[in-house]
Amino acid sequence: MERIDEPAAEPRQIWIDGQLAPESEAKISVFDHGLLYGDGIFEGIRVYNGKIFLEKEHYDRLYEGAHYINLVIPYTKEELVEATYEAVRANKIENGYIRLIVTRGKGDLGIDPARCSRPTVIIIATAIKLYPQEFYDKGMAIITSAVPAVQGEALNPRVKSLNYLNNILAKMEATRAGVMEAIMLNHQGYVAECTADNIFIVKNNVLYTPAVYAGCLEGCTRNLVIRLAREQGYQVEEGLLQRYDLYNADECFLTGTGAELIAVIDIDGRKIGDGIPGVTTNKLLQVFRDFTAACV
Ligand code: PXG
Repeated sequence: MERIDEPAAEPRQIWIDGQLAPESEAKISVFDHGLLYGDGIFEGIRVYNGKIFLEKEHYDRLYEGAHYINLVIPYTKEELVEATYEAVRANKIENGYIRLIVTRGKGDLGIDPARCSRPTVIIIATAIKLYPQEFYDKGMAIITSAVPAVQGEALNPRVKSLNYLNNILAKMEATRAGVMEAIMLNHQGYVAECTADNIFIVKNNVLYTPAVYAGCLEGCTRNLVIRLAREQGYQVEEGLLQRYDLYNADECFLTGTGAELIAVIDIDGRKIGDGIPGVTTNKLLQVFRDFTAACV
């Protein structure tokens, strides 16, 4: 991710535990369990035209993830949305990115969350780093990682937790292979998702994407693209996909908050379709961009 949408104001103002502070003063304790144990959750959200994109979807996912880990966020959704707008305005972000983080809070050594009296809430509003424009024009190559997706029975991938080590290992593999994204398979060998994006294929004009039970994050962009595609008259199936299906797809693309929608033209050295962004992918990217432009 190289291109920067717009420069961030300096110094950035960070919303932390109820107030804005310059980034040099926005600090957490070394005993915060988010740092010590990855005990917490986060959201990555886009701002288009000064407006929080897919607001309901992102805040619902945040509060559901919090409930799953039995963490009570000390603000209502409405208060947190208002706090987010405070951070967006303070940093003069018209088109950018929000990182919302909720940790178990300051405790002591030892994993027991009972030691943490109050969750830490942080909102960063800043510029976003996007994939290089060239990848949108020509499509990107990706690989399959040898690192499996975390098994849903262990830690449900629907919770966007602060435990990203697995994805980071897969991302390092992608970087070593000279590409920017990697596919992660679940423990049965079915396609789950990429390290920070969901994956779709197009075959005979039908869209396929791994079902949530295959072990992926239920991406807000994924869900929107499914909806927009159906509105365009496409059939969309959620189910189990194998690498065979990916290699032999007519088209493949990724979705995510950062990526929006980006074509994949090579997987593990196999050319996908014609090796250029496909007609359906381009069409859906246009529909998606129209949707974000109408977000006012
Ligand atoms: N899978 C995983 C594992 C993700 O982390 C997605 C799918 C796509 O979900 P959304 O809801 O964004 O459509 C993600 C999202 C970052 C960054 O800075 C990561 C994400 C989103 C935004 C920024 O690394 N991951």
